[in-house]
Formats: sequence, structure tokens, C-alpha cells
Amino acid sequence: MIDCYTWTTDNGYKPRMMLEETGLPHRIIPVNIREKAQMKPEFMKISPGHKIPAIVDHDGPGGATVTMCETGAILKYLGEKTGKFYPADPVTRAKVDQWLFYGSATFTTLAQQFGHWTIRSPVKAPPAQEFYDANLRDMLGILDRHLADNEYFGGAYSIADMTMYSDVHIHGVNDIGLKDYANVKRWHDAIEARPAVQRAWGPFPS
Ligand SMILES: N[C@@H](CCC(=O)N[C@@H](CS)C(=O)NCC(=O)O)C(=O)O
Repeated sequence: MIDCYTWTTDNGYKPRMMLEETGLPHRIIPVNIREKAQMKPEFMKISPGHKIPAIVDHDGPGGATVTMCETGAILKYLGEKTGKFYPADPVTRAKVDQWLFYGSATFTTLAQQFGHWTIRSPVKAPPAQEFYDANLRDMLGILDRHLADNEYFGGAYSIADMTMYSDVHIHGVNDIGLKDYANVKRWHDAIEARPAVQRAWGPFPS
């Protein structure tokens, strides 16, 4: 059984997608970051940087209990655990890792700044808004050029796609629009249609 500590944010949906796609038995434990639940000492034992998502795998390697945070690391761990959505071939795996890291470390991190400065911040800072707007458009262009010649980010649908999907879905579709990014739209719509993705983006199970 895997406990998945999460909330309704870009990163929060990513392990839910992987857990639904792989069918691993899991429990969703909501951590309401709007109410600062991530600052509770018991949660910070699992995620020292007080960030969701985090997981506790009660059936880790050799029966160990594995506690971890950082979305990219969690997706990789679950890929290695199941052998699903994380290719065994070293060359394809290297490409999945490249896009997984780009998605987690660059794309989502900068898209979050776009979300903060252009959508949520009550203080308006036009230079920051312009900077992150241009930045998000540039990154969507980078994704679009890759997807012009590739169905997914690393061969078949993988954890690299799962990490990239959230901010395309949230900010690409809703805030920027995908009309200038036809390849991203094709890729986004194919992923959105997957039943596991629909479940992962649905309400928390009661
Ligand atoms: N690098 C981390 C970032 C996770 C992150 O940004 N989590 C946000 C929600 S999406 C959060 O928990 N923020 C609350 C806080 O920092 O206190 C990852 O990839 O998992």
C-alpha cells in the first residue's frame, strides 16, 4: 500500500496519474496547503521541505518502508518499482530522464511563477508578469517543436509526459491557449482522454 500525500496543484496530480496508470494500491491523503497543513511536524518528517506531493510506500524494496518527496524522484521510483511507463532500454530511458527533469525542474517551476505573478498575486508587477508570460510561451514552443516529430516525450507515453501534463493542462489550456501549439494540443488531448488521467484529476476518493 502506498500513501500519497497530495493536494489539487500541478505537482499534486502527477503521482496520482502514475498511481492510477499503474494500478498500484494506494490511499490519497489530502494535505491542504491553503491551510498550511504542509507545515505540520508529522508531515515534515515525510517531506522536509514542506512540499506536496510525498509518498510512503509500506511495501518498498525488501519489505522496507520508503518515505519520499520530490515529484520527479517519486515518478522515477514508481516507474522502477512497477517497470511501467519508464522504459528499460538505456537509450530511451536517458531521454525519458531528460524530459522528466526538464518537466519537474524547469517547466513546472517556471510555470508556477507564471501562475503566481499573472494569476494569483494580489500585487500586480507588470515586468514579472511579462517575463513569466514570455517564458511560458517560449517553453510551450520548445515542447511543441519536440512533439512535431515525436508522439510523446520519450518514445511511448511515460513519466516524462506525466510530469509535463499538469502545467500544460492548467496554464497552457486555460491561460495561454494552445492554438499556436498544435502539437502540444494533440499530445495534451490524447493524455486527457486516458481513463486513468480522468480518475487522477477527479475529486479525492472519499
Ligand atoms: N520540487 C518540488 C516542488 C513541489 C511544490 O512546488 N509543491 C507545492 C505545491 S505544487 C507546495 O507544496 N507548496 C507549499 C509550500 O512550499 O509550503 C516537486 O517537484 O515535488
